[in-house]
Amino acid sequence: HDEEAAAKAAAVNADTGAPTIFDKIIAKEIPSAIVYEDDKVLAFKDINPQAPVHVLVIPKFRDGLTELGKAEPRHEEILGQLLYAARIVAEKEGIVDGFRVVINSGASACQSVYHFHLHVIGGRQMKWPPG
Ligand code: D5M
Repeated sequence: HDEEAAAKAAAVNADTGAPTIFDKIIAKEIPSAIVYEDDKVLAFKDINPQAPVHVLVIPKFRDGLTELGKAEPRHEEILGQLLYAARIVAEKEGIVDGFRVVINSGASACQSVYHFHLHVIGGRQMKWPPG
């Protein structure tokens, strides 16, 4: 069953605070298709796109922000910057008239990479509710 497999995979990857693949993407040790970058934020195409446009927006400095459920007051500013960057990405990708932003927080939401990230998804009609 796909959903169970995804849940299991997410649980295996549960938040340990260890470095993630996104650190290597930030360091440009592994390639990514960058859509937007500034001093604090990096946005790049998801390797497993769920729609014609699927971009991840991440902080360049994780600073303990592994998942939204673990956010602390010091993260408020970067959280706002990431959300605004999602809008910049949507505009650059030509979907600013209609797009979805998703945050998976924790194993039961199937989070798989424990470096906070927003998904910017669009380019097709989205459905509700999500799975
Ligand atoms: O989403 C984590 C997302 O990260 C998932 O959609 C795949 C994506 N991913 C994983 N590795 C890469 C690389 N190397 N490049 C681009 N995208 C990647 P989550 O919300 O944690 O399930």
